[in-house]
Amino acid sequence: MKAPKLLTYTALLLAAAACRGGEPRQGLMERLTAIAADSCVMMGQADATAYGHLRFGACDFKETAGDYPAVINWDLGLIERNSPLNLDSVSFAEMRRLAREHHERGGINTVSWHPRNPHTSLDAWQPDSADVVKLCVTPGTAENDSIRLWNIRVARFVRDLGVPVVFRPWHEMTGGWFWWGLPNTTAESYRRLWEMTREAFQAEGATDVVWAYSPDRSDTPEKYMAAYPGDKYVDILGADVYHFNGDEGRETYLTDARRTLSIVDSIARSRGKTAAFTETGCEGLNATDWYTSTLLPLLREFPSMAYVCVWRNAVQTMKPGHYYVPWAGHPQAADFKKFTDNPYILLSKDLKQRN
Ligand code: BMA
Repeated sequence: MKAPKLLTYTALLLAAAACRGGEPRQGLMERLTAIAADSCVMMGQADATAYGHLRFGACDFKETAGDYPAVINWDLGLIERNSPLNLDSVSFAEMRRLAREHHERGGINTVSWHPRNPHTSLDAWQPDSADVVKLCVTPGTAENDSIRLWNIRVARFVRDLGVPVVFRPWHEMTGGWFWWGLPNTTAESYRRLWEMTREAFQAEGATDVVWAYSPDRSDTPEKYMAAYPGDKYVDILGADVYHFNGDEGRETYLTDARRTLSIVDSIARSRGKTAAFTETGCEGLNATDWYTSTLLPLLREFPSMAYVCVWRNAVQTMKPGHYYVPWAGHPQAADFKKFTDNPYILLSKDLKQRN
C-alpha cells in the first residue's frame, strides 16, 4: 500500500463501509474526500479499457503501468440520439460492462457528455449564432423538447449502470467551443440547463451520482465561478487544462494549470467541496518525459486534488496521434511507468488495498 496517512485510512474504511451499507453516492463521496484529504492523487484516463492505440479491447494504460487506472471516464456523446455506439465508436452496452467491471475492481467511474447541438444537429463543437442554451431552457421550443428527452436518456443510462459515478455535465463552459459555452449564452440560461439535467436525474431515479463542475482554464475566481450552478447542485469542483505546443508550451501549461488549480483548491476549501483535476494531458506526448517532468511536479503542488484524468488513446487508424498515455514500446513508456510507480500516484490496486 502506498502509505496513506492514518486519518485518511480510517476515513477510507468508513467510506468503504458506507459503500457496502447501500449508500453508493455517499460512499463514493467519502472515498473521493478521503483521497483529497491525503497527499495522494488517483490517476485516471478516458476510455482506458475500451480501446488503445492499436486496437479496440486493448488497454495501453495497463500494458505500460502494469495496472489499471484508478479512475476511468466514459463519454455519453450520441446517447441522446439513441445510438448504439457513442461518438468514439464505443458501444453503450460495452461501456456499461466495462464501467461495472471497473467498479468491481475498486475503481471510480466518471462520466462526461458531448451531446450534439439540438438546434443545428451538428456536433457539440459547433456553436451557432443563435443562443441554443436559451432555446433549450425555454418551454415550448423544439430544443426544449429535445433536451428534456436527451436528459432522460442520459439519466436512465446512468441509473441502469447500477454503480455510482461522478457526472460532469456541460463541462468547459468557460470556453466558447461547445454550444453550451458561456460566450454563446448567458450564465442564467446555463444554470437553468444544469438544473434541468439535475431534475431529470432526480425524476428518473438516477441518484447514485456525484456532480462535478468542470470549467476550462480560469485566471480569476470570478471567471471560474461564472456559470456555477450553486452549492446544492455541485459536489466536486474541477478544471480541465491541457498542455499544447510541446516543450515550448511547458511554462504556459504550468502557469495556467497552477493558476487554475489554486483557484479550484481555495474555492473548494471555502465551500467544503472536493477538488479534482478533471481533464488534462499532452496530446501525442510531444513534450519530453511529460509525466515526470511536467505532470508529477504540478500534482505535488496540489495535494488536495482527489484525482487527475488524462484523455483517451484513440485507435490510430481512427484519429492518428490522438493519445495521452504511452503504449508498450512508446519512447515515453518508461517515464510513464516511473510516474505511475510514484507512491503519490494511486492506481486501481492501490484503491482495492485501501478498501
Ligand atoms: C475529444 C476528442 C474527440 C472525442 C471527444 C469525446 O476531446 O477526443 O475525438 O470524440 O473528446 O470523447
